[in-house]
Amino acid sequence: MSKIAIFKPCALMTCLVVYSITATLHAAEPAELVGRLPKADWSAEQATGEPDTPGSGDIVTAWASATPDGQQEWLICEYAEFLRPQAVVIHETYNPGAVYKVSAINDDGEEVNVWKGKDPTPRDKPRGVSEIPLKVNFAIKKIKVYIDSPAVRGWNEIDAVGLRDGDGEIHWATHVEASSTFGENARNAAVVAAAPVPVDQQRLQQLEQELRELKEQMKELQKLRGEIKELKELLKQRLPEESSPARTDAPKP
Ligand SMILES: [Ca+2]
Repeated sequence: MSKIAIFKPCALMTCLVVYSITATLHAAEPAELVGRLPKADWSAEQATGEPDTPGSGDIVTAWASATPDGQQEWLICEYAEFLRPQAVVIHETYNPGAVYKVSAINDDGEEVNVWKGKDPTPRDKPRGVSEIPLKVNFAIKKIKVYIDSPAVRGWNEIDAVGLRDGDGEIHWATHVEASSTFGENARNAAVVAAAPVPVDQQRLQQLEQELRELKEQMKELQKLRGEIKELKELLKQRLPEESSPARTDAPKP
């Protein structure tokens, strides 16, 4: 199934997930929530942990960039402990062969290039595991994997990024940050759409009351206008009668 075909169902699912999470949030402690939240489809988080994407293809359990070939991409992968890796192990599950550089990030956040070259997984393969020897002479906890996405057509999806230590053990990333993620805009829109619009009920009732009072005042004013008009008519009728004697009583010059 193509990404386009499942785009809308994904947004709907996200809404449902957001609602179900919101419904259960109040009952859980913050620390409990971390392990409960589901990984969003194709998110950077999908590249954490051991490989879990079966076979090859456009599968939600791997990371995918926002666009198939729009820009250069990268993944910053963090590990639970400092180690001196002998190699990086990258599980590329869809359109592989686009990795071209790996750098180590030290404590000061500085990048040190530890490999640059041609991805060992051929680009015409459906998937592959690229094991790339690294030259690292200090302990690291964080690496950055560069992906030349425009060079390899389609989404270049990555399921897992491990570091092989001196004993041959592979450590899988515990946290991954990506240059971009497929569906991130759709997810953001879905979250905004799912969020209830805050309504200040008290203020609304106050405004309704003020409106009712204004209407009453308008009625009073109209009534007063009618009465003033009647008074004016009465005055007009009576003034000519009363004005004549007033002139005769006026003081003589
Ligand atoms: Ca690409």
